[in-house]
Amino acid sequence: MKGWNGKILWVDLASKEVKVQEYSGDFAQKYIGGRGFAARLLWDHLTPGVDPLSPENILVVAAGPLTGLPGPSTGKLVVAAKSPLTHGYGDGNIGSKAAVYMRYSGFDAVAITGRSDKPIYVHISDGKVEFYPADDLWGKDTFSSERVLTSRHGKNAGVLLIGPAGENLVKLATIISQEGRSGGRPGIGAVMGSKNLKALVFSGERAPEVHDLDEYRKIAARAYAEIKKKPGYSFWMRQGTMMTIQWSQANSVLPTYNFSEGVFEDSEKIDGNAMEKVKVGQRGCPNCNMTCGNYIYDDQGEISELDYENVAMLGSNIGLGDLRKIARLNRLADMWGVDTIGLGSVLGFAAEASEKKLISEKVEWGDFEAFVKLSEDIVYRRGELGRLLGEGVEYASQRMGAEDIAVHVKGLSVSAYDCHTAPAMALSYGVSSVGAHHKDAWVISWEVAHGRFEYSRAKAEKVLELQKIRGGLFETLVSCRLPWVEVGLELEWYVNLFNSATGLKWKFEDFMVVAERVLNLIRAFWVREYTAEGRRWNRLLDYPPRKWFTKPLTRGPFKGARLDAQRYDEMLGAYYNLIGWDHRGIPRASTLEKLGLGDVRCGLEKFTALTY
Ligand code: PTT
Ligand code: SF4
Repeated sequence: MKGWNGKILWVDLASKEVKVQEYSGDFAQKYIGGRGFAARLLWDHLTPGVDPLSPENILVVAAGPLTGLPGPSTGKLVVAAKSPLTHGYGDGNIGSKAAVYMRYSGFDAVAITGRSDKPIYVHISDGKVEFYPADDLWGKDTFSSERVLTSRHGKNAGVLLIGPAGENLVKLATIISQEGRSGGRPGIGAVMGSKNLKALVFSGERAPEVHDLDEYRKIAARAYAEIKKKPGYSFWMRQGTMMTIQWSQANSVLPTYNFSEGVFEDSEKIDGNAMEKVKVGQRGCPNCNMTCGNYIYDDQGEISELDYENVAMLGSNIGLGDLRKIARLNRLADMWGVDTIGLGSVLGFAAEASEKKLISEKVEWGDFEAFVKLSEDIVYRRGELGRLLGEGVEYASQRMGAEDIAVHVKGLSVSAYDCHTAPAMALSYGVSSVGAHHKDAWVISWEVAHGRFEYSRAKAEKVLELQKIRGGLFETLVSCRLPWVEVGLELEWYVNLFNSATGLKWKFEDFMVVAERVLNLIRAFWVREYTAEGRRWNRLLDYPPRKWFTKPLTRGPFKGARLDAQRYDEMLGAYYNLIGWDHRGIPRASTLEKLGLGDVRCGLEKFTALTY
């Protein structure tokens, strides 16, 4: 089996036992890697209905056959677990040297079980596993902790770690690397914290064996050159994802005042052009020749790496129009290890709740110092409001009776696209594999160009097509999708890289079958976990936030616009038909059988007493 290491490392933090699972070529081809491996491991090994913050949850770190090979933007990996925020499947994608060195250490994935009785970190190197006390790092921020670990284990080590948010089991906690890379929005950092695991450190020297290294290198070199030739390359190198602020403002989808509006009066102060004027450098993930981590100095003179989502959620969404102040909140979020989207969402929610007098605390739009203080309260679980918001916007809104202004799907805060005028994007949030995340189907640019107010089967088709490419192909290979999304590197390059690495002769359609399998497996996981926890699965769970149906935009070119619930529901039905789910949004028995998931069908029947 070339391209894959063929090994998954299991580490039990309670007993400190380690086990190497060798998997078959059949498993590799059925799930490819990354999200595919994570979903299958969680389905097979997790006790249904388990508390996500209990030792029984499993933290999976998974790479794919392209990860770490010297090809475009392959320094990525997937972190996954049952989410404490949504209680369903949760994952995130993080760019890190850890991705490369995990593969060099001889493993394609690591599955962590149990809970250590004391804070520890684990060093995995060339097939060896060492446990180290982490008392000196516990309570420290991610930047300083990573520097300590790098000084101990050398520059050729990759680190994944949590900050105070993960340690304090804040449900918005993510996993951080390289002082500005973050992954695991559905609270995966809290799962790591619940295991008393401060960090995973990877080092290794043995690159995975590939089928035809010369051929692989030739294709990779041509792909790198192709990226640089693309017309959008030079602008991308200047602004990266920050250019999306201008685009979102121009198209009235920039999240503003807790997703009440799509345009922000101070957008020009925080957009890609403003960033370019004060940019001091850029950095990124390993193996990337289109690095997008643009950094500036924040209002305290510290470096902060900006991305679209971070700036929109900690800027326009909370009424803050000062880039350097946004940069400070963004840097603090990385140091604490908390999701900027989740944080911007609960801060915006608190400001609106305060405005509507749903809470007694005073939180005003754009009040930077108040937002910094409230963010600290969230991360350190101080005060009633801080503690509530740290549980996520769904929980907080239920406790406050403020569900109408909570902007989430299945408990995960909506990422930075307002959908009052974008029904397909709303659908993509509704049926995303992890809750309201654009990662699986960023359909909004296509939608804006193709009749944004329509509700149609064609839109449902487009959402599914993108889910298979973004959430399927890229999350299983595992490689950064931005060369394809942002500069237009053709998908055929990834097929060719995969074939030269593995010796297989796959066509693009073969990846789409795997993608469909993984999407269905993940949906089965959600249904199983909800049912095992005593909740009933139903199609309303696939609805976008109530606000977009009930509270029209009050400004901008589409003043008065809102989503139409009946037409949304029809489009959702079209999506279910296309993917093979029943009226509740549950995979049909025939769909699972067709995809070689007969055992999953039986599992669903057993745990949920579902009848088909
Ligand atoms: C991702 C989500 C995003 S999506 C952003 S900005 W984006 C936010 N980034 C955060 C951050 O930074 N710090 C922080 N404390 N919280 C943050 N939360 C938000 O998390 C990221 C890039 C980006 S920048 C995007 S779109 C692409 N995402 C990819 C993906 O999902 N898959 C893939 N195969 N390739 C991708 N390439 C791009 O990677 P989550 P990163 Mg992220 C600092 O993890 O949970 O999926 O949430 O990984 O290494 O930081 O790169 O405008
Ligand atoms: Fe990382 Fe950005 Fe490069 Fe993707 S494009 S690999 S996110 S630096």
